[in-house]
Amino acid sequence: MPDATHTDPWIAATFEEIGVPPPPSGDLAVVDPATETVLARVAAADLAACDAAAATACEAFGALRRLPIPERGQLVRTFGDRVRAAKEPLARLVAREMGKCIAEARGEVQEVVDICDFACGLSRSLAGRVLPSERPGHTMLEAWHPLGPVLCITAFNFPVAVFAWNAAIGWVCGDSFVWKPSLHTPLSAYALAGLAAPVFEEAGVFGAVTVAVAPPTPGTLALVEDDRFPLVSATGSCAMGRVVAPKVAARLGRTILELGGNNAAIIDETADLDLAVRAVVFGAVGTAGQRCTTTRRLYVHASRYDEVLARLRAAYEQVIERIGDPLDEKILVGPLVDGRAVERFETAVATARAQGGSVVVGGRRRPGPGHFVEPTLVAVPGGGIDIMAEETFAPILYVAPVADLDEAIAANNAVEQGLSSALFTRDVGAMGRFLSAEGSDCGIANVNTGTSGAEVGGAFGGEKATGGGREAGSDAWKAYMRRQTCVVNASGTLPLAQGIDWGVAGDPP
Ligand code: UN1
Repeated sequence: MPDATHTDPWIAATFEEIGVPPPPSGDLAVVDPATETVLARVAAADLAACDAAAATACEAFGALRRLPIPERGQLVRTFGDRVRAAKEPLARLVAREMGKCIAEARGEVQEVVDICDFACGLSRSLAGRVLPSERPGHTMLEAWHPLGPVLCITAFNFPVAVFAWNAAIGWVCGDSFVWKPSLHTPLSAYALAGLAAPVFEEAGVFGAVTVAVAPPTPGTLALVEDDRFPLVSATGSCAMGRVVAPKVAARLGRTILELGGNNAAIIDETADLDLAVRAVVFGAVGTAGQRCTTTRRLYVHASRYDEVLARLRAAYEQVIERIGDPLDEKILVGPLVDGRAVERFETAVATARAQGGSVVVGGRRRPGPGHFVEPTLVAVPGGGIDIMAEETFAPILYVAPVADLDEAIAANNAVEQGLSSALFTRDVGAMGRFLSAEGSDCGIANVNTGTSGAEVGGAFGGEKATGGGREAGSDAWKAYMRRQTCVVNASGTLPLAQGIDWGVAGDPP
C-alpha cells in the first residue's frame, strides 16, 4: 500500500490505476512543476543500493541471454501491451511529474508502445552475416551476442520514452538494465519499470530493469565507473556528457551519448508558409522548449522575413493564451521543470536583448506557483547574436534573416551541437543541397517537417557535441550487442590467410 505520509493521494491512485506498486518511500522530494507541491518522497539510491542494482543486473543478464531472441521479443511485446493498456494513467503521471501537456504526454507513452512493437519485430529479423572467406573450405560468419548489463541515464524531459528506446531494443538483444532516471522524474520511472518487472519475472528473469534514483555523487558516479556495465547510455546536457564520457572511456567501456541540441530550421524563398509556421511553432514551443530536438533558431530568406515574423507573432499570441495546468486538455504549454530553468530563461532573454535581439512576443515568467514562462519570439534582424550559439532549455526562438541557402546552411552548422535540423522549401535543388555531404551536419535532417517529433523507426541521435550516439530504430541495436567474427574451417587442411607458407613438422611433405 502507498505510504500516505509520503505520497500524494492522486499519485497513489494513479499508481493503482496503472497497476504497479508505488515507489519506495524516502527523503527525496518529487515536486509538481505546475504547483510546486510535493507529489511524493522517494528513496534515493546510496552507494550500497547502486552496488546491489549492478549485481542484480549481472544476474538478470545471465538469465536473459539464455532465452532465444524471439522469446525475448515476446516479453517486450507483452510489456508493450501492458503500457498500451495503461496509456492514459501513465500519460497523466508523466504530465503531472514532468509538466508537458497531456497531448504530448500521450504521445510520449505511444512512443514506448511503438518501440516495443519495433523491438518485437527486430527479435525475428536481427541477423548476422556470412562473409566471403579467402581460404578454401572456410566459412566466415558475423554473429551478434548480448553485451551485458547496461547503465541507462535519462533526462527529465522524456521520463519514459528514452528509457524505452534503450530497453526495448536492449532486452531483445539480451541485455539487462540499471535505470538512473532524472531526480525530477523518478515516479514515471518506477511506474514504467513496474510494468516491465512481472513480465520478465514470469519468464524467470529477475532484474531486467532496476531503478536507481542516484544523486550525481556518489551514486551515479559509482555506477558510471562500474566496469560491470560494458555500455553506458546517457541522455542529458553536453556538460553531463563531458563528465560521463571520459569516466567510461577511462575503463574502456562504451557509451551511447544523446546530449544537447541547438536545432535550426530554415525557411527559403519558395517555402509553403502555412506548413512551415505550424511546424516551427510546434518545434519551438512543444514541451515548453524542453526537447533536445526543440527548434531554437530560425533562418528565413530575407525576402520573407517580415511575413514569417508576422505569422509567427500571430501564432505565438494564440499559444500564449494556452499556458497552464498540463492536465487540462486545452493547455499547450506546461511549466518548466524547476525554478533554475526559469532563471536560465530570464537570463537568456535579457542577454538576447542586450546583444541586439528584440522580443516580439513573450519574454516574461508567469507569477507562481508553478514554473511557467511565456513562449518567446526574439527577432534578430541584424543576423546572428552570440546567445544563439547556446542551448537554453526553454521556449525561446531566435529568428534571423539570411541572404541565401548557403548562408543558412553555414548558420545551421555553426554551433557545437548537431542533433536536428529542418528545411522548408519547394525547391528540389535546395532539398538536395541541404541533405548532401555539404548540407546539414546534424544526425537528423528534415525537409518540410520540423526538427522535433522523430518517429521510432529511424536511428535517433546527433553529431559533434551531441555525442554521436544512436538509439531506437534502424540498426541502432548493434550498439547493445557484441560482434563476433567466426571462421569455420571444413577443408581438412590448414591453408593460411594472406597465402602465408609457414611449414612446420607435421605438415604433409
Ligand atoms: C529528447 O528530447 O530527448 O524527436 C527526445 C522528438 C522525440 C524525442 C525527443 N521523439 O522530439
